[in-house]
Amino acid sequence: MGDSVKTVRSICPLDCPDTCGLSVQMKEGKIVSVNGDKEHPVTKGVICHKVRKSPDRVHHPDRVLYPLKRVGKKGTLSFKRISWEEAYEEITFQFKDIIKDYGPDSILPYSFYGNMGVINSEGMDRRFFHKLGASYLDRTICNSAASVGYRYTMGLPVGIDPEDTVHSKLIIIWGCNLISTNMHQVMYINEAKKNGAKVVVIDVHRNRTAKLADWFIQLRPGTDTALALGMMNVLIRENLIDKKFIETYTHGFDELSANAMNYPPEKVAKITGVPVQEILKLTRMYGETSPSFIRIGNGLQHHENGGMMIRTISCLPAMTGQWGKLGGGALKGNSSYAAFNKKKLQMPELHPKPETRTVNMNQLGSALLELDPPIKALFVYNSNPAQVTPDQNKVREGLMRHDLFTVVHDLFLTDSCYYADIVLPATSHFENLDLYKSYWHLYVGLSEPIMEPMGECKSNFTIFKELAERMGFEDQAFQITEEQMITEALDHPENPYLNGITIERLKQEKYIKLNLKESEVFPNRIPTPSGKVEFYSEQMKADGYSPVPEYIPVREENEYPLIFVCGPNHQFLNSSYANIPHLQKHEKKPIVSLHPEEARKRGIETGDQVRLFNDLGEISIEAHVTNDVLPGVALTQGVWWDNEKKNQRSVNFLTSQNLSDMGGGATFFSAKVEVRR
Ligand SMILES: Nc1nc2c(c(=O)[nH]1)N[C@H]1C(S)=C(S)[C@@H](COP(=O)(O)OP(=O)(O)OC[C@H]3O[C@@H](n4cnc5c(=O)[nH]c(N)nc54)[C@H](O)[C@@H]3O)O[C@H]1N2
Ligand SMILES: Nc1nc2c(c(=O)[nH]1)N[C@H]1C(S)=C(S)[C@@H](COP(=O)(O)OP(=O)(O)OC[C@H]3O[C@@H](n4cnc5c(=O)[nH]c(N)nc54)[C@H](O)[C@@H]3O)O[C@H]1N2
Ligand code: SF4
Ligand SMILES: [Mo]
Repeated sequence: MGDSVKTVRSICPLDCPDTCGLSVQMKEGKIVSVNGDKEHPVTKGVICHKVRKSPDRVHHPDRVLYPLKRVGKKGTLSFKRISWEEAYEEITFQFKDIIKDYGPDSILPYSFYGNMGVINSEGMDRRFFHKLGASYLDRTICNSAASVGYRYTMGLPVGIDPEDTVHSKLIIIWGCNLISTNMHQVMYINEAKKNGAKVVVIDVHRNRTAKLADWFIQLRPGTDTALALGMMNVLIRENLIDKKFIETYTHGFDELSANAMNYPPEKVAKITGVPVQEILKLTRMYGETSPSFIRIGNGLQHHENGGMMIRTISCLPAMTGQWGKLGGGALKGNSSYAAFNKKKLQMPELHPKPETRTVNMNQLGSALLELDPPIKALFVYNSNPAQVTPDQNKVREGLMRHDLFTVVHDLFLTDSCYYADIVLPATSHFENLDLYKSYWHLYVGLSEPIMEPMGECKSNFTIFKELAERMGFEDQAFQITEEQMITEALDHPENPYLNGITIERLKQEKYIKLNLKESEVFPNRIPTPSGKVEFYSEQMKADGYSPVPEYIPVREENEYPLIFVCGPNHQFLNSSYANIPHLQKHEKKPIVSLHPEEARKRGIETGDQVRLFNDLGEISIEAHVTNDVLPGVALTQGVWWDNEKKNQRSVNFLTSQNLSDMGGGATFFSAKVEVRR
């Protein structure tokens, strides 16, 4: 490359635990290549294959570059180019009109973390919708069941520093496809292996990660609570517990112990499909190896009984006294360590009616079709609801409503844009300033713009600031710059871990580690009501749950025989990057994996085009017959964009709006389906 190539740093903005440091080569204002930043203390110059393809995404010929207005019917992608002034005029006119006739809570924002940058995902946008008086959106699609479940046991949804996991001697990867979804954890695990650690994967299918493990344990979907209770049963009966730790740092061991006695290995084997010998071997390994580490994944909580699974599994490390040992404990997520000043960022006090209604994002379909007073305007950003949200027949019927005014702000004409009245062009994160934290490692970072906005693209921060001005909102809240908002987010005396982290330092040092030593949680400062790890939870009882872990099966409400596990894939990031041809080529095509026994019963062979269906909907997909899944399971990977020519539709036509046991979470993996040739 000539000398006009320069290298600059950035941070990956995607909804992925690793939050990698990036090293970007630029030439003439364009991104030439994206690599890892070797100076990032955790990600150390290594990034995933998909983000290496970011130049193809940023400079994709399909980038939306100008505001668009719908001119044809909804669902047909017929738009004409308009100016920003016209777009803002249309939006403010519609909003004011709707507010006059139906009230401000007939407007609903719909967003998630297409961009994890703090000020572009939960800053100016939140202020705008608060001031407007819009309905609240409960952002429950990803992590809410686990958060609630883990909190009951541990008080705060945080785990150990992943950098310490090189010291672990036994690593259990539980419902997590690390190789695809948290690759730098694999790097630490490989180091631990060199030091003699053993790796166990517990999953419903032999995923990429299972192939790396010393031992793969396969169980029926939704039965992990029973497995964890079976482990407790054996730990207690074989005296593999740490009595001193339990006495000092836990609450309610006797109650838990009594309940665990209801889960002998023979019974647990029947529920989970894991043979008794394997349950015994796993438990003895867990009871006899220290330090041990459990990486708890997202796969678990996307079940109807997911909250209780996380609540239960998170009791295990305390039984063998792992917390406080270097490399011992568990990790579901760490984002609470870096909690920014949410109140300052989002300014809930701007809302004229704080008690206004809340819509659960997993039930968007019903909200659009059934709410009274109705939702009259929807503003979508950082999300692609016409792919990722359950019960697509309802979602799309709702989005098709003639009397619904919909704005979508995105980089591409996603499936959601088919239903938009106005499409606004979004910058990529390379074009913006933002503040990033990870929900896994412990570094905060600042990412500065490295290129001019493409076309007429604007960031979320900018559009909501400018819309506020057009709406006539005069509050100081809308007058500030990005830098000022970042300063406000970091100014949070209540969070000791952020002490000393400022925007000035971030500009100099780029990545700064949270100071956990300031207030070590494990094992002395567990923030539960009792101050201890709660095997028994009074709060759970008050909230209507069993106060000790208890296995409750996934509902058997309909006659469909296969449980449908439809997780993410390796090369896409949810539905993002699914429009990059190179990555599509690697993923080949959407397939459904079926066990040979299920396939034989239905006369299905690998390569057959099959119908997957239930009461909610139907999709057509290619079958793949494999022993990697158990009988009774149908498994897909990836949220692929619709493709009419290929008769390809979102798997979420088959998932339901049922909520998980805790936190109002999504239940993607508890759907039931039938399959036919
Ligand atoms: N490449 C890539 N990386 C990603 C994403 C992506 O789309 N692509 N998405 C990002 C996001 S938003 C998230 S939330 C995370 C998700 O990443 P993970 O935490 O890895 O979660 P999933 O991949 O949803 O599911 C993990 C595993 O759970 C298994 N599973 C399903 N049901 C059960 C069960 O009942 N018991 C057990 N033991 N296992 C079960 C699935 O087979 C799967 O292998 O990844 C992030 N990273
Ligand atoms: N079947 C099934 N469905 C699932 C899941 C599953 O495992 N299976 N996983 C669920 C989970 S865990 C999650 S987290 C959700 C994720 O759901 P979403 O958060 O909706 O994730 P994406 O599909 O990546 O859509 C993000 C969109 O934001 C856009 N975007 C990126 N940056 C910006 C920006 O700066 N501004 C604006 N305005 N837009 C931007 C992207 O182009 C993309 O279209 O999906 C859920 N849906
Ligand atoms: S998607 Fe994840 S692994 Fe890939 S570059 Fe981004 S943060 Fe790193
Ligand atoms: Mo997620």
